[in-house]
Amino acid sequence: RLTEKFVLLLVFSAFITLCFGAIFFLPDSSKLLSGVLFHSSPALPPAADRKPGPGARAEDAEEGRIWHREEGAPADPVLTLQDNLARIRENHERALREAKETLQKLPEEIQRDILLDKEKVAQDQDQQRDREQFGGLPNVDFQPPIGVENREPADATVSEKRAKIKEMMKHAWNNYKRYAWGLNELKPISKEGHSSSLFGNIKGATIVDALDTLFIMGMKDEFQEAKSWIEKNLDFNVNAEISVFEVNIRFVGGLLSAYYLSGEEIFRKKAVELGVKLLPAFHTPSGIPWALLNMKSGIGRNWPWASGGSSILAEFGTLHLEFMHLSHLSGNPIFAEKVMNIRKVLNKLEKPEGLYPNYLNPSSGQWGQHHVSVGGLGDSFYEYLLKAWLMSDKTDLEAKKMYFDAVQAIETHLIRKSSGGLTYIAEWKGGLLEHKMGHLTCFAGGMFALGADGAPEALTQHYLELGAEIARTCHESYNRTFMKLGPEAFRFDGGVEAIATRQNEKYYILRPEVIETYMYMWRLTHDPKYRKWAWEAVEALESHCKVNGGYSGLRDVYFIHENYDDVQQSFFLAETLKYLYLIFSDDDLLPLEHWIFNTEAHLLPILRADKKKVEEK
Ligand code: DMJ
Repeated sequence: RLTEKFVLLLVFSAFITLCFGAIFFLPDSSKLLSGVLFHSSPALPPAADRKPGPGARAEDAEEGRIWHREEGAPADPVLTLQDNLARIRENHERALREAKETLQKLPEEIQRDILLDKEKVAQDQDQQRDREQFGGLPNVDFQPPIGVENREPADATVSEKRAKIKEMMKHAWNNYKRYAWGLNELKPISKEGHSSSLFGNIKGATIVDALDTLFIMGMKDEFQEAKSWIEKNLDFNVNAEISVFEVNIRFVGGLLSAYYLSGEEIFRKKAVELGVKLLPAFHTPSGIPWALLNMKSGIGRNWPWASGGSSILAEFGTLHLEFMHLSHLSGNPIFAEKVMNIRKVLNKLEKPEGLYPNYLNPSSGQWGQHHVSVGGLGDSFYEYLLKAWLMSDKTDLEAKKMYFDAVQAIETHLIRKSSGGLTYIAEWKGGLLEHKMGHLTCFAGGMFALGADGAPEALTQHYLELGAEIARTCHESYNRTFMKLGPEAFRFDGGVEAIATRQNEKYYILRPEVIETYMYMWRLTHDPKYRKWAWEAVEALESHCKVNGGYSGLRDVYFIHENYDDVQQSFFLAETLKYLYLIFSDDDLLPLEHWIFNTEAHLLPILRADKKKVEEK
């Protein structure tokens, strides 16, 4: 078809050229042309008599062709007409020349030209498709990720252990793929999909959560499978309620991380698309977002159990890192504005004893019940203050101040030492302490150590030690169980230390926080006990959680027989296995000077201050 079109085009342009040639070259033909086409026939002076205007080029002056008009000067109709005629003549002379040249070409040459043209058409189509697909997103100068070369650790034993962890990832992934592909999570005992209401009917939580772990473990084929599932199936037009926090940390975080590691545009596009879908959650009188959102209708609400219709500190306080990156990658400041407003609301409020209560009413902008926790309901709010400062290349001094002020209040009012010498972080209820620490709270060991470097003078060592003490306490909570995996919560009262006393606190759902703290402590101190403790956890997972169909959580870690909960949580692949893998890798894999882990262990690069200045300009 292209050949036919090409020949027709050739004939047609030759015909047009001849017609125009006749008009221009026949005596007095310009009169005829101007009479027919322009309804005016001013007499033009011969070319030699014309003078070039101020903006004319030398060659134009020579040929007496184009006369540029000075900015703002009124157009001279005679000159404009003359100008147009000269351009038309020139174009047609060129077409005639090209037609002649083509007719002299060998068939092979014509063939080659056709192929080149075809290629160009295909390229244009691709570009058009990309423009449609990524419409609205600015070009981003993708920076190749730092520290993703996956070198084998020099020590053979360490290397073997690391290989074992990769095998665990394969087992978890392959079973998910086999029994629950495209669904959110896997039920490893029933060997079917598991749906959690946290994601409404968005699908593929495990796929998105696992992306960066697959990437850093070098599981390239699996990463590609995941990517193509996302391209074809990941859909956010769902008419169901989702948890804004969970969708943000797992989906937005997972997509951003995959983009920063691979540079694949699809991840950036999906992350921004999802970010936009989450924006209606902020339509509250204070701008503090709802916990739950119907992504189709844009209607939000809070958990019915939350104190007086409040939003939850750990939920609205764990959007900052991802939203700053959404603005960075979309060129749209709206995401950053939303999370900066949360901070503004918080900074205006009086804090009881300098502590942040877990509940805040989005309508009144006032605290709900005065319950303070560094575990569930509060945890990642503190984590994100510290990481906001680090991720801003240490320029976000407001976040730094908020973090260190909060930590000081936590130390004064919540951190205690048991009679057996274990440091723990209690919970605070209107001034009274509950001597209980959650598995979730164990992340704080890593947080204290990570922040140590930026602590006010003389406190660096203190915060490193505090991190180490929390790590030891959490290790004890594992060590004092039968399964050597820690319970959901453990207590320091009624004559026990670091032990769960209530039946409904004895479960372990493959959570990462203790191993996360080991990872930071290992990186920051290189004390071999952290690798030892991490390996104990690997052995326990292999002995008690591994089943034919994947990995399962346990209902009671003190019992001698496994009682499976039949869920392979997506964070097992996103966090637990990633942190374990890093503990047995060299420090130059994902160096902490370049990367921030979001609360789901997804990777976000530090936004360099010098680059930001250039962007702002
Ligand atoms: C994860 O989704 C995140 O780590 C979150 O911050 C807390 N809960 C789970 C893991 O336990």
